[in-house]
Amino acid sequence: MFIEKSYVMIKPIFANEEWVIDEIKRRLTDAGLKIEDEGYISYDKKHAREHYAEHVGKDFYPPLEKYITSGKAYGMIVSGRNAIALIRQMVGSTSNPAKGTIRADIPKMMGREVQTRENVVHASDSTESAKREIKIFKELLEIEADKD
Ligand code: 3AN
Repeated sequence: MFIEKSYVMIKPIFANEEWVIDEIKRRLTDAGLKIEDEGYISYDKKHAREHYAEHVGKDFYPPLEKYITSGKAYGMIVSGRNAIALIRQMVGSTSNPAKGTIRADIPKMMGREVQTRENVVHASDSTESAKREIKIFKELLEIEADKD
């Protein structure tokens, strides 16, 4: 398998907790993956729409946009063999994720229930999505850098 790049984004409620970021990074690196770039970012409406382009217009898009723009997120460019499928497996499914996956374990460790739209992390589902999402992430990192 080729070395792939994926984009992993820890969503607002969870990016607020440093231990959650550390736990997710630990799981990724323990799986042999490499974190190439990382940082806090804030999705505005424009970048949220670009990131979730395929969902704009769906009934759950407005609350999803509201959530994703509600606070700081934490983005990571992660590389490794078969990274996209491997990370999707580690993340778990959108609703009812299996025990042992990030989407199941982190809310449990926090002692909270989460709604589908809040589901802890985003992870790219294809190389094309990864490329697009990484470009958006890099733009957001620049916006953060300009704030200093
Ligand atoms: P995934 O990241 O699991 O591939 P997608 O791409 O189907 O999920 O959906 C993107 C995001 O939209 C999800 N991570 C979740 O936050 C939200 N979402 C998806 N489906 C629903 C739904 N039925 N109700 C509320 N939010 C949803």
